[in-house]
Amino acid sequence: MSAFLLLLLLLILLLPVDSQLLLPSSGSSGSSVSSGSSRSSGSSGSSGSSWSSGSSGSSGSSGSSGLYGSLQSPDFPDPYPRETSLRWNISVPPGFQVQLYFSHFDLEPSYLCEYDYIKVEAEGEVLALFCGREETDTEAVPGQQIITSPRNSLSVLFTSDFSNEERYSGFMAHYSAVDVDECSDRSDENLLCDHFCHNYIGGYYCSCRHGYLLHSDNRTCRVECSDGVFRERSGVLSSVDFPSPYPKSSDCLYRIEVEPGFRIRLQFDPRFDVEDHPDVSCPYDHVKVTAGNSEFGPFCGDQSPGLIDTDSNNVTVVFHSDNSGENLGWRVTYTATGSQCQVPEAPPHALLNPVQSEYSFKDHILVTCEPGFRLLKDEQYLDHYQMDCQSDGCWSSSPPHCQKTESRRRRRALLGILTNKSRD
Ligand SMILES: [Ca+2]
Ligand SMILES: [Ca+2]
Ligand SMILES: [Ca+2]
Repeated sequence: MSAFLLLLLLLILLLPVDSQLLLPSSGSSGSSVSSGSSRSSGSSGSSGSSWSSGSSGSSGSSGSSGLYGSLQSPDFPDPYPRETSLRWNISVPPGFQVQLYFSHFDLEPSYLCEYDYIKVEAEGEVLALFCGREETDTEAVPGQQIITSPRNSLSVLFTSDFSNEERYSGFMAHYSAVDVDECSDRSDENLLCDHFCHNYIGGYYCSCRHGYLLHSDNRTCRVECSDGVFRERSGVLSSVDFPSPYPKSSDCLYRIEVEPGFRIRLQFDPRFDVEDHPDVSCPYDHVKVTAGNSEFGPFCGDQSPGLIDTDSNNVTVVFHSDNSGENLGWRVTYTATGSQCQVPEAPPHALLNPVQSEYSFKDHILVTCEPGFRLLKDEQYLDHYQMDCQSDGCWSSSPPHCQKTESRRRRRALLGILTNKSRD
């Protein structure tokens, strides 16, 4: 026993630091695992008690978390003992996969590898099952095959049954950590970069096109879209990049503010595409309109909200998008129209200009009289008079009346007499 321990110690000292022997940590017998890098936990020498005894009927397991390492059958290259079950749990840092291959393989052959075998597993799935001899029974030997783990861990199980028909030298296997190219591995849509993906050893990162900002999820690209107020009497606003798909993970707020007395009317384009859900109302993306105390929406799906007549000069359109989906968005044209004033009735002999079928806020009417009449307003004669359509939909005043200008007619009559006389 002590001789063995001495031998083991010597072995460890002789080996380079990054390829230490690693023994199964519990109940092992006759196994040797040479593992990993300097980072491996290295249970070397911890349980070598029965290592050299080569007794059968044992089982054990060991773990390794280095960047590379090797494993071999108990007593390798001497024949492996019978009734042995050993498991190696290999894990590498996140962002890496484990690649495993066998440099030597010599196990008792059997139909479907029922007797002695190597089983490689990961995530509860069997990746490979090997047995047989490299020279003769090549059907189930690993050969040059490289086994790659789906994620960053792998488990290797070696089992021998109660007998061996011949002497089998066992196996020697090597593993290393290889980088996962997350940018070309597009299996998990939720991990994909929205715009650009950059792979590096041990990880990856995302970036966005100019004008976009990386969201705190480090994956999707959002936009700043909440500044600016629309003050013109008409205009167009839309989701960013419309009709190309709108940015993800964004909250946009658009304000339309026109002067009091105007009412904003929104006309959504028939082309409308906002991510929806068949059962729940707009859980992902939505458009909402707030006008004074009224709310419209949320809107989503492919049905355009169409025309929205608000009663307000102050409208807010908010648009929310979540972190997935490729929908085209929306566009809305707005117009602001003033309050309507009733079409006034012209008093007798009065002329209104311009004559329109309807009048709205900020429209004017100039009132004049037919020839021979003058406007009388507040006991004053006027040549013309202006009425204004006000923000409340009322005219500034009612049109004044036209009165006959007696004096002028008399003057004209007098002028007529004089002219006639001069002709005579
Ligand atoms: Ca056997
Ligand atoms: Ca990578
Ligand atoms: Ca979405």
